[in-house]
Amino acid sequence: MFSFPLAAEDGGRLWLRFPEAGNATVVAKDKHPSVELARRELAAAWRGVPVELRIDRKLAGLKDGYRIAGGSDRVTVSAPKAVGVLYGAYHLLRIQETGERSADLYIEETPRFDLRILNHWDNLDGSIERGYAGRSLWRWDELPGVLSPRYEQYARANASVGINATVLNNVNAAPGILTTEYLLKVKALADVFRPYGIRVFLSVNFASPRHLGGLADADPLNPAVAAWWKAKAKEIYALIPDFGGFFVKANSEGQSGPQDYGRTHADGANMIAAALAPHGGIVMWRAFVYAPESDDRAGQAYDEFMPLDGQFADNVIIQIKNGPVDFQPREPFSPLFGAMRHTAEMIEFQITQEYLGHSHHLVYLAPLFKETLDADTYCEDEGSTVAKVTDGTLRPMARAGKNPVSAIAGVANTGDDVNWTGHHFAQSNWYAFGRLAWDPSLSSEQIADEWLRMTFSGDEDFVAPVKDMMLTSRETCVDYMMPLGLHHIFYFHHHYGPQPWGFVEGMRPDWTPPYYHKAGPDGVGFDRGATGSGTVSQYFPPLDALYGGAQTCPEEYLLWFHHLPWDFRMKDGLTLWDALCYRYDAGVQSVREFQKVWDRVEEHVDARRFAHVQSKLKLQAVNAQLWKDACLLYFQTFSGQPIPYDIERPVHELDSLLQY
Ligand code: BDP
Repeated sequence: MFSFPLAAEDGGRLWLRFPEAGNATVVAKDKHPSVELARRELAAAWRGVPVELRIDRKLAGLKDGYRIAGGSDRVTVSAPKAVGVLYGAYHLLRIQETGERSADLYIEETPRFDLRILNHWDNLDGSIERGYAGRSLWRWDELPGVLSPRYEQYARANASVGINATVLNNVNAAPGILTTEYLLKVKALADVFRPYGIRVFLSVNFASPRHLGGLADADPLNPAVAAWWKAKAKEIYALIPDFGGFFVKANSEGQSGPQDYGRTHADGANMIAAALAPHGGIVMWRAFVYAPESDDRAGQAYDEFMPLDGQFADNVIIQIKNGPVDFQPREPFSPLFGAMRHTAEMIEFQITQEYLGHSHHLVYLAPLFKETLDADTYCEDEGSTVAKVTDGTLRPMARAGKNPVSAIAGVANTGDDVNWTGHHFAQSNWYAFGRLAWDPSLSSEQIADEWLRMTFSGDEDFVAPVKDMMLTSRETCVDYMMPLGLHHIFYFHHHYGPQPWGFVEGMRPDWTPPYYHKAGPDGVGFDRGATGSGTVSQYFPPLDALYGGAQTCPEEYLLWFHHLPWDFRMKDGLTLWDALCYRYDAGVQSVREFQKVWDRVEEHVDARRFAHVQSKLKLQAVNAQLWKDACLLYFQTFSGQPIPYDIERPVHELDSLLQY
């Protein structure tokens, strides 16, 4: 049967495509910009029974959430806050687009985290640190006078998945963001975002009082410094009454901080927090700290922050990366989660794929996010997951009645590319972050299913195989890049390709791969046990013992915690060397399968997006082969053993790779 080809799509509409126009009556009594947006969205796309939207303060327990109740003749969306009505409208549309049953509905949703934040690493010159989808969305040179239509589209996309906060600028913050000139630009963005329920935060440079205020220092105990921050906060809140607060990276990777003046992180965070407190703002203070002197970077955040537990002000939250090193394809969770019993903690993920193939590799990150959120810290009883430690369920400060907000953040993967994220499938990671920030108990599968149906097609012949591909893609990436607990063996500058041999004269050792894999004739891996750095003891029992034993350690973390001989016996009887070879090869084979999966679903995808993803998969296959060859040929110089003869042979020469 002849069928017309699907109309070309550029991906710009994300998961909000709504191919068919709405035809239903939508009524709303409350006059509020967010409710009006909800009404407009439903009027444009809802094709069911009439909908009534209403704000109902009695439902306060739902927080930002909503109730959807419906029968055969009408649906009511009610929420305690106007933005909840908007979230409810998007839920209704999601039900329609994903083909879920919509008759006899009764749904109550409450978000698990209060603040669901995107962190933009956008610089004031329009570049994006670790951004792979073009330049910054924020046109600082045109603001505040010219408002790109993309600002509203951005806010809408975020609201549709429940994201309600954005840190506009790079955590390596330029002081200039706090000048009045820039604050007026920030205000213009905040005004566009507000009806979508999005609050604006800024990353700030700790030395701002010196750079902008002409002060001699930025010492947190200097009253003139504290006064400068107070005045700055007042200026901001006069412009942006619902401003969220500041995000601070201090004494990390060359950024200034309180330690420059012999003060602690708590001194610094509390001084800035005091400036924000009268206005209801918060400080998100980074725990991402490490220094070259230490013999184990993975243990440093814990060592530096644990002694400060209990010293932070109520409106400070310590922001901790998911793993103890740096957004690797796989890391165990950071041992700081749950360890600071008297300090609010939040998690930071990276949505942008700095270490997972940039916007060239198809890697669906929900399984990575969930692996950490679901991880049991054992900080109290069994079941003290990272999600529960950070969402307020278990957090001791909440019990003490101090009631700080709970928060979760992801480093954004957006840019000014037409499709927002470079790779069409990278949109799913933005989507998944939002959905999990709302409800971390959702499964990776459900999220992939929703996203595929809304973004591409609901045809089962398309959804089933492509969903499978998405669900295995993160493990595949781990396999061809760094299986069995290997980490940080990236090329130094771009963090894209392999450079396990990487050593640059004069470079900090903790920025070179050999520091992390420690390969030699005696074996491979980082000993973090009693005979090594000992940092495995930062985990609560029973994890310290479990991870600390080479026989008990889960194999996916084996070389993270142990340095083992090449002939170490794995659980299935293979030697470590052979196991490593098979893993790398499995990763390569899996990408080759992805190519077949994608080619087979061609008829379900418009030609433009099909070809784009197809060409990215080719590149991913080439890169996976390169990773396998580079790592195996290099490690083979130490193992001295053959690559098992039943797997495909390398196609590169080590000597030529070493030129990279
Ligand atoms: C690393 C990035 C670097 C960031 C840093 C951070 O390579 O560009 O500035 O993290 O999170 O992953 O501060």
